Amino acid sequence: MGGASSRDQSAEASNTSLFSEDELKNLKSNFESGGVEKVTPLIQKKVNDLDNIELNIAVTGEAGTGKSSFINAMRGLQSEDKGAAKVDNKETTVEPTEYKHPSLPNVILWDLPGIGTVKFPANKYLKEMKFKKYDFFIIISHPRFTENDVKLAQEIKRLGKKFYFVRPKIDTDLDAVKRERREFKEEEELENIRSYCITSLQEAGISSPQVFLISKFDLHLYDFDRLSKVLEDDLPSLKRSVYILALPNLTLEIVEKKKKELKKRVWMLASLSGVLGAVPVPGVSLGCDIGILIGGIVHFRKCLGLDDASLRRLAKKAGKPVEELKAVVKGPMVGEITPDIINRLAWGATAVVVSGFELVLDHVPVVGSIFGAGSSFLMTYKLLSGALDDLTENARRVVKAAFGTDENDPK
Ligand SMILES: Nc1nc2c(ncn2[C@@H]2O[C@H](COP(=O)(O)OP(=O)(O)O)[C@@H](O)[C@H]2O)c(=O)[nH]1
Ligand SMILES: [Mg+2]
Repeated sequence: MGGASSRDQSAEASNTSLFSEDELKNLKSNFESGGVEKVTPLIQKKVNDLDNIELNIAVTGEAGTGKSSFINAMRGLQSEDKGAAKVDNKETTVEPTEYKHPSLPNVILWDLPGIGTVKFPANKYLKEMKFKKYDFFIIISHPRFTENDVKLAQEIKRLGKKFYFVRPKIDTDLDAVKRERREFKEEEELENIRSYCITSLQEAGISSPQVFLISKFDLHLYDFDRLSKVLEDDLPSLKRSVYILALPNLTLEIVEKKKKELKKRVWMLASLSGVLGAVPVPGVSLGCDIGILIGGIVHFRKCLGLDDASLRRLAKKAGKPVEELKAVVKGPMVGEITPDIINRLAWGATAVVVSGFELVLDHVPVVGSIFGAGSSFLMTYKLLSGALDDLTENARRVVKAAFGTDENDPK
């Protein structure tokens, strides 16, 4: 990559580390004027802020269209699971109802009553629903989008927020067509339904509507992936990261995307450990903060769906006994994480410290210079990277065991 300008390098750095370009500049100047002491609170605050980023997703549409089902599917839940939104629930509340993600409570899906079920017009509706707190809106409708959906979308736009049209139940729509006709090309049929939705929304005044066809039973098929990619592009980087980590583990591609996001967290946690320096723990002679390590590994496990509760949910979704999934989960990273385990890992890590250090500096030229060679930054970086590789391999095996396929394998 020779010849990259310093601007390119900083962009790369912020992409690797979750620091923005401005934050990196700020870190650098603080380091130059006050050393590690001066950057410590900045890094601490950043890691703290990262833990507290919320993603609030509003899901709206008339009763019976599939809002609760969509919310459950996004949380990796089946309708009978504990904490799932009730499906086929006739009761209509006029208040937004919140559903937290089962492993990442900062990701909240909000079930908003359909605009037809409340008395206020579109502009008042959004104020009553506290529109400001949502990062974006999913407007759900089936079989067609209505005048209400259009009015709502226009109002959401006027208030400067993003919206996406989702039409669920595409599985039953396709089944119906299959029964009707012998000649049947799924892709063509999907395109017909999509363009029908788009045209009718355009005629109603939405200039370039984004419409996604999905099935709650097969979230990994049809347009869900496309919806996800559009959302990722539209969200600011830190929220995007949270969104990806909250995705249900349906494909190997999703596992890979999560790994990439978690790698940025490795970097952040290593920076934190780097500025805090070594914290001695009895019986452990590691040059880094063991609390940060253990906290990181536990968090990675949850994001990758390897904790007990996530495995159970996935097994249920896949219609397999949970033992079958647990059987492929192996290695020291998946049981209780003790200082002893960390210590054993560290043995392997010290040997590669030098090459690791070069690698890190390469990627993050600005902040890399803050940490000296052999620092706790590097130890944490190596240990967490190793743990992440190991956990990702486990997550890949689990997805393969659950869905029994190498389909969508990005490797
Ligand atoms: N086949 C199929 N049925 C769905 C899908 N989404 C929702 N449903 C069904 O549609 C009905 C209404 O769903 P629900 O989630 O309760 O809608 P809500 O009233 O908008 O919350 C239920 O019987 C769901 O099982 C889907 O993607 N495919
Ligand atoms: Mg509902």
